[in-house]
Amino acid sequence: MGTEISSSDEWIELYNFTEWPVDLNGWTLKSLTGANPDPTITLSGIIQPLGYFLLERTNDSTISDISADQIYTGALSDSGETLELRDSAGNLQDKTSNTGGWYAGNKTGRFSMERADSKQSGDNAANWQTNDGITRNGRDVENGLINGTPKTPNSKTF
Ligand SMILES: [Ca+2]
Ligand SMILES: [Ca+2]
Repeated sequence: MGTEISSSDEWIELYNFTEWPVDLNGWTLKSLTGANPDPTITLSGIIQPLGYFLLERTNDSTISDISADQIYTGALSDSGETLELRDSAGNLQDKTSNTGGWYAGNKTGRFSMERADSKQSGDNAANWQTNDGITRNGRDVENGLINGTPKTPNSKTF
């Protein structure tokens, strides 16, 4: 979906709701949608307790004022993707299916799809919301505010 400046400027945030650091080395974040699932990302780094991990597509200027924890390549389809997060042993840690389109978010204005409750299933459509346009963080490549919350709490909590 991207930012208001560029639909290619996509980003993905992971959140660690535990009180322990998680070593993401060897974890994968992978699409299962389409003949050549894209993106397929092998993660690298540590996510701190109650911390965020920011993936920016192609280069670090997607969120121009925040350093990415990892740069990835690939593109998320506007028509929705099934995404799986697996640990280094291949165990499923999180999933979101988005069958029939993304559960939330708004392509017009580039409002992010945000997880409502990080401890509840990512595969429940009701656990996703659209950024409210008020609680925001980060700037795009032309210094405009992002309608999302990279590396900060999501806009609504239930
Ligand atoms: Ca950045
Ligand atoms: Ca966030």
